[in-house]
Amino acid sequence: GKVLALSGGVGGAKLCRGLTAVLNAEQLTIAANTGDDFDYWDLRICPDLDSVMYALADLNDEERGWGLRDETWRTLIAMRRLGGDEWFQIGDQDLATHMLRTQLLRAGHSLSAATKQIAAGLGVTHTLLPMSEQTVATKVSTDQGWLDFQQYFVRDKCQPEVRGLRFEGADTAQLNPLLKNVLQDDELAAIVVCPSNPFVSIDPILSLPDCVGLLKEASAPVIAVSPIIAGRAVKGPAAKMMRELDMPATALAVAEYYGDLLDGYVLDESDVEYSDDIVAMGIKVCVAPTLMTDLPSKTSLAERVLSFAASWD
Ligand code: GDP
Ligand code: FO1
Ligand code: CA
Repeated sequence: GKVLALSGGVGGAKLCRGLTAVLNAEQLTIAANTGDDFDYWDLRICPDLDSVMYALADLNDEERGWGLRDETWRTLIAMRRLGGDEWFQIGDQDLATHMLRTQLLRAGHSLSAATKQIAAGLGVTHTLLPMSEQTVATKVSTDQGWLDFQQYFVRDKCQPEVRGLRFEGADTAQLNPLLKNVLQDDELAAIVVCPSNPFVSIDPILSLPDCVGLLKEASAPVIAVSPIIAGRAVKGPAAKMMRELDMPATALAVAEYYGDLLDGYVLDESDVEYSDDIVAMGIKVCVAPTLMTDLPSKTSLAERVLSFAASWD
């Protein structure tokens, strides 16, 4: 059967790389969050699409978590000399991605078409779709007031205390029609919610009209992989955000947050204590090593998720 993965940047991209190691281009579709997208240096930046593309092409900088490996920063340094904006770091090679994307969008191509062309140029053969063709912008309500997502995340280093989130444009945007087709495909065998930040990577996708309804009606089970391991986020502000939103920073609280959207949940071995509570919610549980540090660990987690999904037939 076919598989759909919903993904953010870092955590999502790691599992997606595992999925591309075991599924061919006909079997897998990846839909990525675009709520992080913004304009900078007059270029359209789509961080989660780029993180997934670069990871699938094995060109990502694993340590930094974003951008390209073996990057250079001459343009950024030149921009600094000119007194231009430099709080968001665009590498010399990464720049080409944003320039081509911006050109294609200005020439009237859709974000899906621009993504397809750039991904193909990087040698990516699997289908990667933006969640929507329209612009959706994540806004963060904090103790410092409302912030644009990249101001909160990069400029202010996730230091402001989060009080809430809003996905501007989501109510009038449409779910990517190509994604809608996958959700309505009778051959769909698994919907994987990647171990991404539930609040700023997965919720923007879920906030699009009809998305939750289509996920629930789909022929395939919806299976999430916990982004929280032993009370901590592997990277990024997910655990801090949970505490600020008055939730315990646990894998259990993530399952409760997704609630009846889920048919299955993949829990890390270190969180096996939560199994019974999650099963009591009517969600099937799979306990697995979920920390992905290299290609073999990404691939084996992908295999575990797919064999868990196969237990629904
Ligand atoms: P972002 O868009 O770059 O913020 O990335 P995502 O939202 O896709 O992923 C961020 C989440 O991934 C964080 O909550 C991390 O805890 C989680 N994460 C990162 N690496 C791993 C991993 O190896 N295993 C698991 N289970 N979660 C991970
Ligand atoms: N994240 C940072 O923390 N600092 C940066 O300077 C930065 C630059 C950057 C450039 C291109 C790109 O695609 C992503 C970039 N990111 C940077 C990552 C990023 O914007 C965030 O990790 C996310 O939006 C959260 O997913
Ligand atoms: Ca993101």
